[in-house]
Amino acid sequence: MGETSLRMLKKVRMVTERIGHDILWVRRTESTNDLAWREADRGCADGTIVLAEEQTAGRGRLGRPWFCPPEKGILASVVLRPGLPADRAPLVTVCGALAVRDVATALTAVPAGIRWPNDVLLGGRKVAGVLVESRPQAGEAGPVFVLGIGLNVNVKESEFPEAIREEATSLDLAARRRVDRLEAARALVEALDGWYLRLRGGRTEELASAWREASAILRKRVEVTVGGETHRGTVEDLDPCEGVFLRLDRGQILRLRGEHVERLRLVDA
Ligand code: BT5
Repeated sequence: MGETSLRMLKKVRMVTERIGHDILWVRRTESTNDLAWREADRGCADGTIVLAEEQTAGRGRLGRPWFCPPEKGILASVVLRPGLPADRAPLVTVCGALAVRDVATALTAVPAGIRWPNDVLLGGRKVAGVLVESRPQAGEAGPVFVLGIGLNVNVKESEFPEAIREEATSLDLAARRRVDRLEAARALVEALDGWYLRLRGGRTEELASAWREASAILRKRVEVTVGGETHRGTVEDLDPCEGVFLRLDRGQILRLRGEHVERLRLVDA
């Protein structure tokens, strides 16, 4: 059977309240986040989705690239207007990460975990990354957000660039079977809708505790690089907006904010 284009997502019946009533699909673009900003500037509805089969300049955080061979993953950006103060922005990342976690676990039967601040892991390897951007909107309660999600679905090990081959995985690789991209995209939209409704409903404690439970780093030994400096310790606690509380090997507690983190690595005890 041939590969289903994500273009068909528009035709799939999805049970959602806010996400995906409007879907813009393109074969190729520089970055779906940029296209989503264009739609946001035109006043598109809350929950509008932009999808591409290929990005020529997909980006991660801190100017890093996002790589995905054409038609092998989900490259999606969602315009969100949750009426949330700018300092609560990490909760938008939480919604995206939890939605990806749900889908990755459901479609592979392997428990997925969230590696703060914005990665989803399967079997210790990165299967997805989340990139949230925000801009103030005149006359509105809070900024508009673009939630970008890159999820590896059918990428083979040999197709990853060598530099990330050891650290990356896809739903296919973890599930050891062919995972349908359209099915994954539909599940992702529905899961995101559920978490987003909780965010809009002010149920932030529920989001924070689900996120903490899904954490791949809580109570684990890690090495975190921030501002070029690397710290080693054990993650004692974490909160979407407060950040991570790291018990350093020297005993003190260090609090780190997600947006400044360059790299986080789990290390053996
Ligand atoms: C992220 O950044 O993980 C967020 C990636 C968000 C990508 C989506 S795709 C749709 C939307 N449009 C965009 O332009 N972006 C969003 P960060 O934490 O900075 O991680 C980037 C790093 O992950 C890179 O430096 C690589 O080491 C690694 N990486 C790149 N592509 C990967 C892949 N497909 N799978 C696993 N790791 C990857």
